[in-house]
Amino acid sequence: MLTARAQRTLETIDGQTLDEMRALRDETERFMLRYKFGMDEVITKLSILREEFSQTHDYNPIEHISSRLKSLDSVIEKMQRKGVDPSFETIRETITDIAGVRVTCSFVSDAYRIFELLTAQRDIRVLRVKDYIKEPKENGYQSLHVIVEVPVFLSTGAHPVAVEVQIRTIAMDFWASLEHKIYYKYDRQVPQELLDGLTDAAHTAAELDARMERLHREVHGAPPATVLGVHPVAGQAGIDV
Ligand code: 0O2
Repeated sequence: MLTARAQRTLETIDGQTLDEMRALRDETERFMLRYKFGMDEVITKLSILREEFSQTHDYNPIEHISSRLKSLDSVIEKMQRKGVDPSFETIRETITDIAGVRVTCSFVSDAYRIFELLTAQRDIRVLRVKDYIKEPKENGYQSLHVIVEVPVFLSTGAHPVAVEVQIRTIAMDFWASLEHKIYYKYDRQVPQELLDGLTDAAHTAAELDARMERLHREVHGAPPATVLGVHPVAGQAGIDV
């Protein structure tokens, strides 16, 4: 329902402008839809791995998969923050986390294992890796980020779409979600005392992860060899591939 003021503004817009506004709306919807499809593809890939593990192995490295499509407002805010041109082409090139998938694992080794299994797939192209597990952020944030490109097959052909995948342990995820809430509660002006407490808690979470992994190995042995045999991101934090 429009307000009287919005209604009056609308009445001053000529037909051509209205047509242009409609065309922009339609193009924006098509633009965002491709990200949704790309995200769906990555979720399907991860869900297949998860189901395969639960059917054929006695252990499943994936605890949880979640996803989110960035809102148009957030895309515009990030665009302005980065000072990029308001064109679809530039947004496609510079904002690579419009589609986001998060995978939660029990152990650090599982996070790398999922990374390897996903990025070894033939239709996946790795655009960028940020290994915040190997090199945590100053505030303590830990997570393995990979921007992958997947082909989305539409009636017009194949369209490569970037999807950000964040892979982390339950402890890292617990920390990140609390930190995110605190950050917003204090409108990004978090008191130093709380920031120190959060960094301390991040160290505790990392210690817990290391301990749990040791215990798990005592019971189950070392994890089986992965597709690539090594952690491909080890030593490559923040690389552009
Ligand atoms: P939201 O709400 O999750 O979308 P770039 O995208 O590479 O230009 P950016 O955004 O710094 O630059 O990339 P980076 O470091 O890979 O971070 C991307 C996402 O990781 C963030 O998205 C968060 O989801 C998460 N993240 C990064 N650092 C932190 C942190 O210190 N704490 C928490 N809780 N999450 C973090 P958005 O767009 O910020 O948010």
